[in-house]
Amino acid sequence: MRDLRDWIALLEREGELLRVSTEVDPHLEITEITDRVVKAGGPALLFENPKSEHPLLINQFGTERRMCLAFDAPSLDAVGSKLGDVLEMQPPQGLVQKVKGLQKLKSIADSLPKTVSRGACQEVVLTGDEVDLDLLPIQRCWPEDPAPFVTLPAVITRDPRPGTRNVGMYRMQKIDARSTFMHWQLHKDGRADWLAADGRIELAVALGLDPVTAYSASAPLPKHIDELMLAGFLKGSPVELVKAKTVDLEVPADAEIVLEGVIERDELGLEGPFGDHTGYYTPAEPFPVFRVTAMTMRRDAIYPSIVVGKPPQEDAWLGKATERIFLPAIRMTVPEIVDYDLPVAGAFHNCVIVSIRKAFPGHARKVMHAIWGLGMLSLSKSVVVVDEHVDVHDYEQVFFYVTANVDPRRDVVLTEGPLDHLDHAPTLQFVGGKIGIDATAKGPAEGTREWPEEIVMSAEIRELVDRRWAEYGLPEPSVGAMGKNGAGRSGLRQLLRR
Ligand SMILES: Cc1cc2nc3c(=O)[nH]c(=O)nc-3n(C[C@H](O)[C@H](O)[C@H](O)COP(=O)(O)O)c2cc1C
Ligand SMILES: [Mn+2]
Repeated sequence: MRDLRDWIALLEREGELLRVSTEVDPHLEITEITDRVVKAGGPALLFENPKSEHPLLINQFGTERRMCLAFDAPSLDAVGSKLGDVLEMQPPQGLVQKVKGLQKLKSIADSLPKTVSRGACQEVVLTGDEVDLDLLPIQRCWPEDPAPFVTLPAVITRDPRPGTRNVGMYRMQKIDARSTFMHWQLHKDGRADWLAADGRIELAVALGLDPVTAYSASAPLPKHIDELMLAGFLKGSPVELVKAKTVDLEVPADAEIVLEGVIERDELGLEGPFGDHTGYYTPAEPFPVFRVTAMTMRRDAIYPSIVVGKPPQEDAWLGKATERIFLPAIRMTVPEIVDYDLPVAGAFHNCVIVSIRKAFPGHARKVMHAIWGLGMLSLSKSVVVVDEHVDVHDYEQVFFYVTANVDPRRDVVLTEGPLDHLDHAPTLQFVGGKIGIDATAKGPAEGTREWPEEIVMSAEIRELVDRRWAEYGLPEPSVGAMGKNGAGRSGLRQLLRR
C-alpha cells in the first residue's frame, strides 16, 4: 500500500469502513461516536463533514482484522516472524537456502527509504502567514482538554551528531493557527534529538500515511534505527521521500498533510492536561513549542485522528502490533522467553506477563531483570513470570498460577527503577517501585518441598471422548459457548485480553 488512499480503498472493499456525511463536531462529539464504535468492534469511520473542508479518518486500526489487513499478513505474529527471520539469518548452505537468503537480503535493501523529486504531499504549499491549522478538523478529545490535539502524527527529527533520522508519534496540542506543543516524553528519541541539538531543532510532521508507516512512528526501535526503514521492510517497498520546503529534512512523499517547522531554544509552555491512554488526565507540564513554517497538503487532504482514553481504545491494537512484532527481537536477547502479553487494561507500561522455558533456580528473577533492562519495556511496573506451558494471553489461567504457585514472601520481588512519564501512581514522577511475581513451579533446587503434579487427563481418554463425542448427543464445544475459560468472549472482552 502506497498511501492512505490505497488503505481507505482497501478498507472500503473489505467492508471495514463507513462514511459519515452528517455534519459532526470535532469538539468532543467525534470522540463519543468513536468510543462507542471502537468498543463495539465497529468499522473505520470517514467523517466527511467534520466542520472542515477536510474529512477526518478515525478507527482505522481498531480491530485485529484491520491490523492484519494493514500489514497484509494472516496474523500479527506472522509480521513478527518476518522480522525474526531476518534477525536470525545464518550463512546459507546449499542453493535453496542461498536463494532464500537473497530474498531476505532484498527485503532489507527494500527497507531503505528512497528520495524522489515530487510528492503529492506538496500539491498545496502554504508558508509563513498562510499556514493555518484551523483548516484541519483537529479534535478536542475529552471535556477537560484545554485545546484541540493532533493525535496521530509522525514526527520527524534528525540527530545532529550521527545525522540519523527518527520518527515518533507524539501528540501536539494546538496553541494557535501556526503553533502547537510537542509532547515528546522523557524517554523518547525525538526529545533526545532536541536536547542533542542544544534546544533548537527543525522538524516535520507527516499526517495521513499508509497504515504501516503510521504504525512505525509508534514502534519502540533503538534510537539509531530509522523507523522509516522498519516501515519499508514491513511494507516490502521503500518509503518515498521528498525534500521539505522550509526545513532541512525529507518527508513522506505520499502523506496527506505535512507540517514543517522549528522549535526555538528555551521556548517552552505548559502543555496539557490531556485525557490520556492511562485513563486519566495527565497534568499540565512544560513542553517545547513547535512553530509551523510551512503546511503542505494534497489538494483534498484527509486528516487522520485517534482517540486515546480509558482502555480499551483504538490504540490497543497499535500496542498489540508492537507486542507481536517485537517478540522475535526480544527473544534474540532473552531466548528463554516463550511468549509475553501486555494487557490492554495495563495501558502497556503497567504490566507484562511473560512465559519462560525455566532451566535453573532463580531463572524467573533473571527474566524480570532482563525485562527491566530492555528498551521501553524497562519502564514496566509489574512483571509476572509463568512456565512455558501457560498461555500468557489467557488471564484466568495466569491468575490461577499467580495465586496457586506463589509464596508471597519467597516469590515476590520488590525493587525500584525508571517508570513511564505518564504514570501518576508513584510518589515521584519518572521513578518508583516495581513488582515482579514468580509464578513458575519451584523445584527442590530452589529450596522448596516437593512440588505437586498438575492434574491432566490421560491422552487415551481424551482421544476416546473426542471419538465418541457425537454419540453423547452434546453440542460441539466451541470457544464461544464452552471456551477455554468456560466463558463467552464478547468483543470487548476479547479486546481487553488481546
Ligand atoms: C496514539 C499514540 C499516541 C502517542 N502519544 C505520545 C505522546 O504524546 N508522547 C510520547 O512521548 N509518546 C507517545 N506515544 C508513544 C510513542 O509514539 C512511542 O513511544 C514511540 O516509540 C516513540 O518513538 P521514539 O521511540 O522514536 O521516541 C504515543 C503512541 C500512540 C500509539
Ligand atoms: Mn526512535
